[in-house]
Amino acid sequence: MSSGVMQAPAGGKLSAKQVEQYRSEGYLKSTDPLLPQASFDALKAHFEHKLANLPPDQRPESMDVPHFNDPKLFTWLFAPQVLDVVESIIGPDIALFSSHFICKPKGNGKKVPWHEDSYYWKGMMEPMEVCTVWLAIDPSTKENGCMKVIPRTFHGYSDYDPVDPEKNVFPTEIKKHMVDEARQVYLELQPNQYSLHDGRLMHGSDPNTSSIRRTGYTMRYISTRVKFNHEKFGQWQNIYLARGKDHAGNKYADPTKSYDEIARTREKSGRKGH
Ligand SMILES: O=C(O)CCC(=O)C(=O)O
Repeated sequence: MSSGVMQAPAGGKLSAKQVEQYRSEGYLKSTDPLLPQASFDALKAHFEHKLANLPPDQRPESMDVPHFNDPKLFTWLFAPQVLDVVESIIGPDIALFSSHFICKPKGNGKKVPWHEDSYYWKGMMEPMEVCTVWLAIDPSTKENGCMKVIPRTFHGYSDYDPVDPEKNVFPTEIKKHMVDEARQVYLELQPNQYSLHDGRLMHGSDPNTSSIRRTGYTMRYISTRVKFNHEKFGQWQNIYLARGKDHAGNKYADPTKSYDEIARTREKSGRKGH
């Protein structure tokens, strides 16, 4: 017999109002579940296994592009519930651009300094239109360093100052006078809830000094009408056809294959994240 408790359906198409909010504000928070519960539980278990096997010298905030050598992750990166959400924003022809587990351990989780993703991806694609799905693996609150955004900041290429890499996930942050923190919005989420953000939006998150771990899985998508710069960035980044067909003459990698060489190139560069 049914318990009578209605569960919101996982993922799926966004409403016109949600799409309008994303377009005008540059972000969207959804308290609906993104994945069916069993699928989310399997992703969390997969993540826990990866975390437990992380080399001791690697910080858990820096599990960047894990899909390059872990094809299992495409189970979730290509999940129809996720792609339906993304399709509402960028249309039916979708490529996976990147992914990243950003896990801030309890007590000493690093800060994500104010940044625009586009600043780190300059020259990689034209036009610069990336939609990131930020899926909460753990509860993500003000206390443990949830994502925060400055709505309607679509500049994308602000000026930056260096920051201490021991305390920050990225090495630079937007110059203080350019960030209007009075307008910041905290995106608190429960596990399996999600937010979306435009790659040009100013965002960041506080350090985690709380007693609760904070992990998000960022899944980043572009329309296949966006031209990826293979010539310059092909050694550094693969993109994958997730749904529909190509329109820009891009090359797409094979999601069933492991690309250890790219993973090694990135590891050697020492650059973590974005
Ligand atoms: O997880 C965070 O706190 C920041 C995530 C982020 O910078 C991103 O998804 O682009």
